[in-house]
Amino acid sequence: MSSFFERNRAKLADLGIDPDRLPPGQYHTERFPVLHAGSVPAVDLDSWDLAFDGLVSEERTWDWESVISMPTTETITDIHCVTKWTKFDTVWEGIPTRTFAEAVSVRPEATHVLVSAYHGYTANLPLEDFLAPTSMFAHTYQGEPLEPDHGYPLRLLVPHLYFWKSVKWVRGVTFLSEDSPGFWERNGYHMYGDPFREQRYWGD
Ligand SMILES: Nc1nc2c(c(=O)[nH]1)N[C@H]1C(S)=C(S)[C@@H](COP(=O)(O)O)O[C@H]1N2
Ligand SMILES: [Mo]
Repeated sequence: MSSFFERNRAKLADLGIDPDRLPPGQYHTERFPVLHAGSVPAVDLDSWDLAFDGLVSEERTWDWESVISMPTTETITDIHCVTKWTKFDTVWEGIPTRTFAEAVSVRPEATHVLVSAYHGYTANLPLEDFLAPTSMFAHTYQGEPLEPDHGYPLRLLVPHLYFWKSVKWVRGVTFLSEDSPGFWERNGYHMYGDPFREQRYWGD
């Protein structure tokens, strides 16, 4: 008897999707599930800012008006949640993470970042992954402003790692000289989180 996961994977070929795009242990969905710890923050754009600090030559914050007027890039990408859903071909528009890193001029000792949001949510990742060409601060999803549930007004998008690294309602980035666990990483999730190596939990 075939499992739900096997049947779900077998359907991909019929949909014209290469089954290799589905990481091990995942199923694909057309829905866009909402997942977070705590409540959706009330965002006031007038007092909102995005702060970059730690190992940088010049600490800086950006207000909403300047963020929304910055040049954007678009990416079409698959996203993978550790709770086992994968969604193919999601369309995002936002500002490349590199744009901000260049503006604050990240110091050579920096190896990792800790990204933070409203309500104290954080996620850590290597600098290299934060600066990957597909990593961005997204404000637009499928041509529309982000829904409050999905991180309005701005979220990090790092699509090649499990989606808990893609911090919603992002407010800041701290550049560090060592890895430092974020919210889920302190609570059992993997420090790196590569979906194709199934790095879900500590020890994976
Ligand atoms: N600020 C914040 N960002 C967060 C989370 C959270 O609890 N708070 N949850 C993460 C997790 S576990 C996942 S799977 C994705 C879910 O994003 P979605 O609700 O847009 O699908 O957001 C991530 N970003
Ligand atoms: Mo998640």
